[in-house]
Amino acid sequence: EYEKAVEKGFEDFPRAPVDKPFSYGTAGFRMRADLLDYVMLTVGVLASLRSRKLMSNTIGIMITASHNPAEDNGVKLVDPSGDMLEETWEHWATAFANAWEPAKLKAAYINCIEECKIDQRKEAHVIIARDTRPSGDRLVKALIAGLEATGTKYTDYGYATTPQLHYLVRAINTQRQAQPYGEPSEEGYYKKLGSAFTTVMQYANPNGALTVDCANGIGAPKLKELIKYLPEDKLQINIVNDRIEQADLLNEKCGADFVKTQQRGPQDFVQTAKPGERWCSFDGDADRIIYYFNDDEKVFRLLDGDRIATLAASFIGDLVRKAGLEDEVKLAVVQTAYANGASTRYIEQTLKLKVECTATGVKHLHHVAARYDIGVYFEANGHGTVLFHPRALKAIRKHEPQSPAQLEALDTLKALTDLINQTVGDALSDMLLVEAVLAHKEWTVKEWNLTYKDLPNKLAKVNVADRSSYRTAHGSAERQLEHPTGLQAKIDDIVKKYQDGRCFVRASGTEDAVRVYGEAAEIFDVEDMVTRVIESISIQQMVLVGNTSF
Ligand code: G16
Repeated sequence: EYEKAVEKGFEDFPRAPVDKPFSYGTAGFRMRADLLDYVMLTVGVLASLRSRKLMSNTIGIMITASHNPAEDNGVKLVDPSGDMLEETWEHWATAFANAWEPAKLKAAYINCIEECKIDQRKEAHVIIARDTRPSGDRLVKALIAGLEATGTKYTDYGYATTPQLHYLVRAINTQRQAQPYGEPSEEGYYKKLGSAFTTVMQYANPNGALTVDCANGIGAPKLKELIKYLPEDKLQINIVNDRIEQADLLNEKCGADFVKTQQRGPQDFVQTAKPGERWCSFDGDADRIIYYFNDDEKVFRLLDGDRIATLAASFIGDLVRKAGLEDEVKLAVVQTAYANGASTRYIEQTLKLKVECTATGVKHLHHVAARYDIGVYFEANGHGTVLFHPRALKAIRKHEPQSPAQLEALDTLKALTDLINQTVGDALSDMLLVEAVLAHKEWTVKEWNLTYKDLPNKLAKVNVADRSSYRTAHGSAERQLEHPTGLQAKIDDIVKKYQDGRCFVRASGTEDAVRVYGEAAEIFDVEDMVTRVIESISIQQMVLVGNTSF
């Protein structure tokens, strides 16, 4: 029925000439914004099929390139539960985006309908949102052309953070269920977080002010809105880097990715932060958060995703015990190969919790975490959340407290299930979680930092001729390369010379680069090891080498 319109859409938004095929990567399609119009059209077309396949449930489309520079943009699809697009459908996204001519797009469309047995007469529902990148204005038009060509009903929510879009999708699709996720509006999101934070904080007091670097992105206006719903006496927030009207400032020498890879704070931090002051940074679409401070010797200290995972796991584990639920509700932590080895050891040996390691990308961590009663997942870069399985939610709801202490723990635990975004990593929600835990533990950032000592580490980014030739072995959680042939053996040879040495190489799924991560017992060993590993790769151009942290 819609095949002709799909074919016609191609004529209005022809595919830009590119030398490499597009691929649906770690977080959807991501590239220079001027190449994306056609991709947007095809994503609109695909979203309509996905909704029709899934009983007309609402699918989300987020236009963002998150931590990438302002001139990039990207697009990702959100499934009805609020999770990322199911992986088995990614190849359709790639096939549509790589159709070279109108007839090929039409053929891919028909193929998808036939293979997935999609009834085109069903209604299709989609919601859209975008970050502050100026190219979003143009790209949304191409996306809407794809939605209209396929007779899709859509709502454009305008500017939102990525996690807000995920929230909206789940809230819309659960409206008629016994336990709706929340009110399906941006205001509903703030109300849910605000009221949960108020409950969590009823037994705790704040620990001084927090300064938030919003990366000059969408997190700035949305945080200002959220603050209106928070109890004034329980959290004092100062905002920096909120200049969204200056598009080129997005993620520029600020934001979570800059702070993590450069191991230093944004400019305002360097100029104004006093020892012990608590700061955090969001990324461009506010789905990542990183904390940091200067210690008394003015040494920069990073509290990254690993630290947030350990903080959350230890607090939630204690609450489960205090509530008397430890026999029924088990916790686990999910990390990637980028997690600092010291954090993994701390979780296993001190917190005595199980750790699983997955490939990069929240879509991988999320699915593993969802298997546990409570699954805490964080990437070292600050992207993560805590998932409560329905059986854990039921146990928490049903449990009869036996003492005032149990009641307090149970109340706090219940409120955390609302405070923590269950669909995806969310900087706003994670920030409130960290603030609440620090307040409950009566910890400053210094005490948080003392829980374990990071192994010295370095994350480098290297340009190679063809990043797609760097492929990791299945089941290795990206720690072993199987292609280019022989390279892994060379890396192993280098790494074995260093005490506690660990180093791996993988192609980025969001940038045209290869990432090299290394850690070892001594700082000079890390430098040496990573340099040698980089030398073993045939480098075309070294773009950026992250600072070493220790
Ligand atoms: C995205 C993903 C993250 C991932 C990051 C880097 O983050 O959502 O899960 O860690 O890219 O991935 P890669 O190493 O493959 O480039 P964001 O914040 O940019 O959406």
